Amino acid sequence: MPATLKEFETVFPKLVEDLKEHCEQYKLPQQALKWFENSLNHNTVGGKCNRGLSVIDTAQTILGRKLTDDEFFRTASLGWFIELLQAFFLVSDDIMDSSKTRRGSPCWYLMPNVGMIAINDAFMLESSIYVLLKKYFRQEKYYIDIVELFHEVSFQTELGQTCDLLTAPEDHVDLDNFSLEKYTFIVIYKTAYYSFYLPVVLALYFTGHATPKNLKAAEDILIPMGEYFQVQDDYLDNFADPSVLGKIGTDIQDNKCSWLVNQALKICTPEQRKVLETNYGRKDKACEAKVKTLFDELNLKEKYEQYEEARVTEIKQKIAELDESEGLKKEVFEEFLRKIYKRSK
Ligand code: DMA
Ligand code: MG
Ligand code: MG
Ligand code: MG
Repeated sequence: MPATLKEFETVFPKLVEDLKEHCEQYKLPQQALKWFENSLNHNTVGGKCNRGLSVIDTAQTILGRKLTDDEFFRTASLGWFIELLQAFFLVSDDIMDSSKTRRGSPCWYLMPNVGMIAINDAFMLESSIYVLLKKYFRQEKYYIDIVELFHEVSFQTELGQTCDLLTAPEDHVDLDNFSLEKYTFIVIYKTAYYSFYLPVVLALYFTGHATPKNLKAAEDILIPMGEYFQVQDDYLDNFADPSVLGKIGTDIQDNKCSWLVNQALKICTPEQRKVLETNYGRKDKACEAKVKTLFDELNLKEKYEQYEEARVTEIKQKIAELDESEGLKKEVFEEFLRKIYKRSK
């Protein structure tokens, strides 16, 4: 049985208490302690937690039995470390993307009295990972491996964000600057490593199955899966109902090298390209609406649905070919894919 979000969420308050206790040695003033606690809760809890839950589910599948209470707590903690990493990325990403809402509420930097304190809050969310990793995993032989894994995956994500931001200058629209090669780099680095590779690899270390062969097999399946997930994110940015998605799309106004604009550029007529040139990447509702109309005219919804089916078939094929001889199971990837297939949020 996969872990439920409710069960997973019971673990987080303990981690918040641990972090508060850690601050006590520094005699952190009450006001700051409250602030930190509030930021931890607001920014880390309230999402779907697919990444976090996957650590528990993957460990359970690999071990082939129900986890003990202690194993549940420890895998859930590893899961929460990914959610803290995600919180750190999202708080910063929303500032950089000038987003308005996240998980159905205003973005953290837009909440009353927060503003640019959000930048430091993001750093605190990231640092919390290493405080807690040390508290709970220092004695494990794989401790340094998972510390390095968090560092490397963070670096990879930041490389992806760098490229994402550099292909989307605020003051200068150049459609020639977009390409599917750049797109692929951006999504693999900004999303696939931390969202897909990280949870499974943490479970591999936890269960003692992090062999070179398993690490490579996990990467070969999870990177394409993460790429597909970010294509979904780009599709939903334009086509989803914001009240379901929990966030209002910004990619058109932000001049993003998104999956949709890359598809549009592949099939548009010279006239349609003109429409993109004059309206894409402008901080203007009317311009955005013209691009949305063009995306409809180009049948990008259907194009996406075709892409989804083809990609999922390909990923299922890779899963079918997985060598399970070192304890990694097809079921790990099937469950992950099931969680995201045809998602609407
Ligand atoms: C998400 O890219 C990547 C990271 C590392 C947060 P995005 O800006 O498309 O995400 P969202 O649509 O959630 O703002
Ligand atoms: Mg964003
Ligand atoms: Mg972004
Ligand atoms: Mg997005």
